Amino acid sequence: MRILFIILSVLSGMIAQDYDPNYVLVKLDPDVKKSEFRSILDPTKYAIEKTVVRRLGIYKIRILSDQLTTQMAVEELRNNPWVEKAQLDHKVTTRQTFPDDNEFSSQWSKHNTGQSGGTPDADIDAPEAWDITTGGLTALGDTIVVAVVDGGMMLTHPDLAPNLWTNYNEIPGNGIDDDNNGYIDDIHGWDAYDSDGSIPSNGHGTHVAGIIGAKGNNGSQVAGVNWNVKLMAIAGSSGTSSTVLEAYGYALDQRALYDSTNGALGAFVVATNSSFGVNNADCSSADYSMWNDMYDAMGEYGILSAAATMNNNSNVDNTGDVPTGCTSDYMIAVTNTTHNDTKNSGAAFGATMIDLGAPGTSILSTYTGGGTSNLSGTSMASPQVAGAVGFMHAAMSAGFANYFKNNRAERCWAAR
Ligand SMILES: [Ca+2]
Ligand SMILES: [Ca+2]
Ligand SMILES: [Ca+2]
Ligand SMILES: [Ca+2]
Repeated sequence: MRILFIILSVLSGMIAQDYDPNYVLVKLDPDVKKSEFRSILDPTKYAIEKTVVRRLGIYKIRILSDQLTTQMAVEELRNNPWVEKAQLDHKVTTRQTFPDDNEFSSQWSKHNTGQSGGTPDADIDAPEAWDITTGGLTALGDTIVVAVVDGGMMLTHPDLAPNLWTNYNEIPGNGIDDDNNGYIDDIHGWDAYDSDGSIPSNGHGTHVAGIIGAKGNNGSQVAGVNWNVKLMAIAGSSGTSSTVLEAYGYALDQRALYDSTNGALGAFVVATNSSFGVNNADCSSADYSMWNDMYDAMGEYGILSAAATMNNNSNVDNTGDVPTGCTSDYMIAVTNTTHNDTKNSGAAFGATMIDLGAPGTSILSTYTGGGTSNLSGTSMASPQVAGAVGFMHAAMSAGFANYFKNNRAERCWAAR
């Protein structure tokens, strides 16, 4: 192994780095002026192209003579007594990591090349982020879980199944609450419609889940914001408030149990996503205050919630909305942007209530049937944010994670 390492090291040292052959960089001696240097340069060989850093006396020199290779020019200028340093003008690459998923080239929201007619780089800069980490674990070793509160999820979807959260402390199908967490047979999450562990398949939820965490770099379909993360499937995005509250309650219970058992039981839920709500409802009214209490309670346990605003062009500050009109500091209200980084004309806004916009227009993600589909809406924008919250926990240093270990609410704030 050591020999292999040495060979690789030598090889990597031998690989020539790319540079611009027409130029060299010089740094003049501190007491040499640009005009003085110009007067002694051989005008058949060199010209000062531009001042790069005046304070440091760094100039970009064009090589004029065909007889001079770039290397020869560097050598000659290094020997010039007025020059302190000379070097090649190396090419610099942005730090990006691309997955091999075969439909990644269509995922403009992750990396916009203008492939769908939009503005290049109007995206979430996912390859730049993946150069830092591709997710999955915190620096302290906790398995990161994002709760997808939606209509359900196709648990067998091939691009989601590898990232599906599993409750290994629960024995499926025996009618017993084996891990004593208050939920019988909860294997991959909870179905708050029927109050059981059987998650219905659902196109919307399958799509949302893929935006957060479709398995990345597996050669197949799409990549989520997180290549690796655990997706907790919670059904309960419609019906009545009680259904929604039960759904959120499951995520909260699992995180609280994780913390109280030092990770032996429960799940390290760091984010929830909600792509649903009640249009024009007043979250601060007595009728809806329990929703807000739920976000606050989850926030106290270190869970940030991303929420999609309304799919109509209205001002939430005036109309109200549940949940994006809720005032909890632990809920991030998200509207829908296009591949030109403009707000979708059919998405709500609000200078006070809406926190940010994220790509949600014509988003390719996993869908029922096992393949992929394009969908549009604030529903597709919010999971980009929930996914990013999960990602931040993977990118966080051990020191940062440790510092906030006993102050989860503050960590939530810092992350937000
Ligand atoms: Ca970009
Ligand atoms: Ca259980
Ligand atoms: Ca059981
Ligand atoms: Ca994939």
